[in-house]
Amino acid sequence: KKHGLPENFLWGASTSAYQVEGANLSHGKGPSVQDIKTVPAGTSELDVCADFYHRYAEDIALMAEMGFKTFRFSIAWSRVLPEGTGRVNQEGIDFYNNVINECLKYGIEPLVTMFHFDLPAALEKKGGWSRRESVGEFVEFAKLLYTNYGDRVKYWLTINEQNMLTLVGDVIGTCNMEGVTNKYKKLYQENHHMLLAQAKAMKLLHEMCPGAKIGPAPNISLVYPATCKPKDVLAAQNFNAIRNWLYLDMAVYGRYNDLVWKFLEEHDAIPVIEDGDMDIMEQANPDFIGFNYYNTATVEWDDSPVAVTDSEKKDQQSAGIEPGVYKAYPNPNLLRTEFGWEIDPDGFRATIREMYSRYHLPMIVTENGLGAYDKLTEDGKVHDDYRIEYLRKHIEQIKLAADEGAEMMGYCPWSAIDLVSTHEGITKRYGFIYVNRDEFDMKDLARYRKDSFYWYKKVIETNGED
Ligand code: BGP
Repeated sequence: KKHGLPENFLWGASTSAYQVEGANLSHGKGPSVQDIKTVPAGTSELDVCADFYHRYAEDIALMAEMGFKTFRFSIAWSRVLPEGTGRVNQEGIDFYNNVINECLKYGIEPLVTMFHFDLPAALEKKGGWSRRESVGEFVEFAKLLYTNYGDRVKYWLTINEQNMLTLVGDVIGTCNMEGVTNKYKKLYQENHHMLLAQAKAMKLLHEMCPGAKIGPAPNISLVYPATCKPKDVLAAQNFNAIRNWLYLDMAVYGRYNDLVWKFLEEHDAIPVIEDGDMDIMEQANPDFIGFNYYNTATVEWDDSPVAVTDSEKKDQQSAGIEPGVYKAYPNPNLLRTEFGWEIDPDGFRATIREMYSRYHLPMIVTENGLGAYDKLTEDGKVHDDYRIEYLRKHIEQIKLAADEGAEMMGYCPWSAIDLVSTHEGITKRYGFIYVNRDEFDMKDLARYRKDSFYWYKKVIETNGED
């Protein structure tokens, strides 16, 4: 067995449509759930973002300058199908054609996320993922993408962070809980439909584009027990199952995780599963696992009869509490980012080890990165040594994991270029490329290479040795 990073390791970075493109209600695009949500006070509107819609050529040229082998971006469903189904917006189809061709011009493999938090608003109005029809709607969308781009796109991702849609959809603006009495029933029924839609889309890609590869893209954080108390270990297993394994057990093996099944039974939330659904899940056969990793999670046992409150789920990374199942615990051994997210490079390797031993599939890191208040200096520089340090430490762990035998296909940190955070605006920056705008002041949107830009270029040149 060959160890280390393969020669053809896919170095790149990621973006998502609604966070980077702008032009959110023009050029024929229909609104998505992101365009109709209430934007958190004081944070950026989504109508311009980084204006990638108009500046993609300049941006991809900068990615090529860094030496990207791949670029992960998502397709806005409502840009190609403004009502989510039926009528096609040719201008939207052409836009992604241009993006794909621009990548290929530089030998950059497009890594396309089909769905990243932006369900067409027209579908949401009808009930979104809670309806069985959503499965067919997603397959129609997938077919449109394979028909138009399948001749050139080799790598596909189905749904970004499906687990976060279930766990913290309220934070990222993807779920509407109005009038819902049993939230578990609603969320896990939607989840079942997404899992089924994903399985069908995987199968369809293999039929329509035999050379292409596809995988899921959940957010995977290994969960630690707060102490070595046996009950804390049980709590960690519970949250690992609920947060992580449910999604990958289904995507890879086509079966519901037993611990989660029990949890759903206890909440009267077993989804409606039609005859044949589980066969389809089993036949999905993903080629690889894409996963986003920012940090680990830590939990303790909890048996207080407290209900989950929204204030305990401030962002994607906090575990919150499920009485009798787990309770989030701030890990005292970890440093934090300016935005309070724990930093855990060793946990990255622990997460990769665990995933590889459970699923034995090649893995591509589809997100990882550090959000910070970057400062543009007078002479057009951004000294983001903290980002370099974060990324370097995580890359070290990928290399160690690969040496131990894990099949690592690629690394796409978040984000290629500054864009709008899911709920903290554009002042929370992640990119290698700085975009000159404030929350509401658009300035000139000019691009600047951060220090991390030059550093990452060297990392790629040396296949990870920097
Ligand atoms: C992931 C999402 C991204 C992204 C990133 C950073 O959960 O897939 O869309 O934005 O997290 O999160 P935030 O923007 O909240 O800092």
